[in-house]
Amino acid sequence: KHEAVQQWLDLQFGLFIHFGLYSLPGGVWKGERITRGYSEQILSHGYLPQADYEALTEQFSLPEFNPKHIVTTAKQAGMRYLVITTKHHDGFCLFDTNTTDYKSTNAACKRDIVKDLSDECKKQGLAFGIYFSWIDWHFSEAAAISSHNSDPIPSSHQRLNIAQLTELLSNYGPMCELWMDMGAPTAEQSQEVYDLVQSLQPQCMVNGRIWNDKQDFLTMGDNQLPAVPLNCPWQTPASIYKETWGYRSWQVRGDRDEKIQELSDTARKVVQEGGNYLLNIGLMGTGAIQSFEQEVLEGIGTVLAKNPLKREQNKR
Ligand code: JFZ
Repeated sequence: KHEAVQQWLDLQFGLFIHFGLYSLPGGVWKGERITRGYSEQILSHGYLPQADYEALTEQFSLPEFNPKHIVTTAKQAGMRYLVITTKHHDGFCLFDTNTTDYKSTNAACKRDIVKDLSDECKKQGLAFGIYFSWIDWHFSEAAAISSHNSDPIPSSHQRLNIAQLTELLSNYGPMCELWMDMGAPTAEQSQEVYDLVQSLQPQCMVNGRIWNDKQDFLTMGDNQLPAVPLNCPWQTPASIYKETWGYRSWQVRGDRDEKIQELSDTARKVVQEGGNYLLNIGLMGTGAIQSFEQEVLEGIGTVLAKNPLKREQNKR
């Protein structure tokens, strides 16, 4: 995988996007701010009735979803790849799939978000990657609302994951990375996903949350750098506020210029130390980029244009 690793390292800086039905309530349910947990997990932390949450599909019309603008914004920020949440813990799919009707092509927008974004990335020369949650609260045999997110994966659930990952890895062109998340798969289940990637997209790098030490690169915690130098590829995923990844309407956003400085400093440090930096935004329920986040990305682009990211000589 030597060449794939090198290509992946060259990407350096990417845009992570959390987007799904949870983007519509944006951290508020029936007028109440849900302050527990991340806003992308409002179904669980807000104790929402499953049926009410599923009804959000009727409002998921995305009048302001503009893939061209999103990819242009990422490029202008100095980013070379984009990773989208194809399925988060709620189980709602942002792609067309034969495995379920709980998907964006069946929601009000009738769009395949993964196709729209992957096509646009291809057009503008960005690499494309996918986030995929091991756990799926919507899966019939899983608890509707999981008490925690580190559950084992029943074999029927694993078959669903494999079927969906097969579709994702087959239908959207070359991918730079697969970003698995949460759950507690067995070593065999992790290996099965790794082997699937190996057979369908051998150049696609797999992150640390495939678990059981099957990864191509390690995933750090939110905004974290390794405590000691690592001699394997690694990535720092970063939320802008450290409180949520999905859109939260009432988020205290702070000073824009300080945020631009803080995040471009982290990007610089990560890349210098040999890592890849994956900075997240939470698209709004309309599909638009939230204005503070838009300005932050533009600001980072300006900073990096003057002083580009650079690896330290001896770091891979
Ligand atoms: C997970 C998800 O539960 C969350 O909703 C979001 O998608 C995020 C990117 O990934 O949450 C985690 C998991 C692990 C860490 C931080 C957030 N960690 O190890 O620091």
